[in-house]
Amino acid sequence: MQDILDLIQKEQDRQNKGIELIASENYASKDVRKVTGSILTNKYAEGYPGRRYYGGCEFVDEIERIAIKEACDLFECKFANVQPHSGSQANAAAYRALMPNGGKVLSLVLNDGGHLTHGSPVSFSSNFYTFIHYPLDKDGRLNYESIKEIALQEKPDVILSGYSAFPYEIDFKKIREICDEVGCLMMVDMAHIAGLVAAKKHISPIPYADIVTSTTHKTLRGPRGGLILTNSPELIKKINSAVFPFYQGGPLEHVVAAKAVCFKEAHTNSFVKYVESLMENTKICSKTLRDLGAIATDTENHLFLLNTLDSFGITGLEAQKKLEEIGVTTNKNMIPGDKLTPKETSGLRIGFAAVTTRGCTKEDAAEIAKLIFNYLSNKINKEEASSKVKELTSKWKLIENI
Ligand code: DSN
Repeated sequence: MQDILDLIQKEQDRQNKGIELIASENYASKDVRKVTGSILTNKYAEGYPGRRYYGGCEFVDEIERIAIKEACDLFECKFANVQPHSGSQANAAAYRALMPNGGKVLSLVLNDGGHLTHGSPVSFSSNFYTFIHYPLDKDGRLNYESIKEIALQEKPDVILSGYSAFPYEIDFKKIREICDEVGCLMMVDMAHIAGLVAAKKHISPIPYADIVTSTTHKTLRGPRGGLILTNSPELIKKINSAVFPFYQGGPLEHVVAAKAVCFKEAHTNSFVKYVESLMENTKICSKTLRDLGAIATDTENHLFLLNTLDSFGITGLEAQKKLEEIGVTTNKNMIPGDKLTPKETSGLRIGFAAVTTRGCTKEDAAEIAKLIFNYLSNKINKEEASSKVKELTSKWKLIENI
């Protein structure tokens, strides 16, 4: 046990001493962590509230009903399944509900910002379903006309939107119009932008999509897990049987309970202020990098892409490693039209969800941009850069106090 506790302490120190810019990460609150670590982990509860395969479920039933109600209230939606263990499993169940006999999905490819489960050959998705992809414009934006053209030609069963590395707002209304014209279903994976949607700072997919999937731990700032939402009484039945018993066994009721806490936390004014600050910080960092001469995308959400190859002559992998040496954590990412492999990439994905939770201000966001620019272009050395990281992180909240 002690070896594990020692490693957890080391990880806690790493999180406190570093600048966390991985766009899909965040710091869960004390309450979320307390509930995730509760005795609820002891309980088996296969099934759904009121119809379980085990006795002794009266309290977990109540907890799961609260989680469902809070999810529906937060996202203004009729039905929710709060059991998916992850976003990937939420997507698997959503595909199953939408295409019980297999089918064709039109989505954005991983290299352009889609997710592994959006049809990557190494994921279950492309093995069980046929995927075709719509391209991005040269400037990295969605081209709704070209989505429509491909959809009319290919006649997919489902058009999938919602991405993992896409810095602009998505017009879900336009995608619904295309689905209606083509006569296909609409699915949205809002894992990355769920917090922005909850705070009403991004157009909600709920009124437009047949099924919306999400994770709960990215901008939504809850426990690690998945979520599925729909307004359709027919689809929720299919979703429920696709989650359990088709893909999953017993739900993680300690995580379901922590999701309930997270939905309540996200339904507050302070969460809306957090999202405003997160989006402002992201914007300032990307703009400051561009003002300094780097090639970075603009942003309309919580992340942007930095082209390290054209800005500093180093691959995304090299930039990621170099920044990690000074405690700045990012992840290498393909940028639109990337010529390098996904293992190398020409850039980084940078997001402000985590650091904003710790108290990063807009002045700090500009300082982070200067730090990244000066260090990656060798204008400052490792010692100077590390001392800047220390100066910034020592002003912020410790992660155990969030
Ligand atoms: N792997 C996550 C991300 O980093 O975006 C998506 O599931």
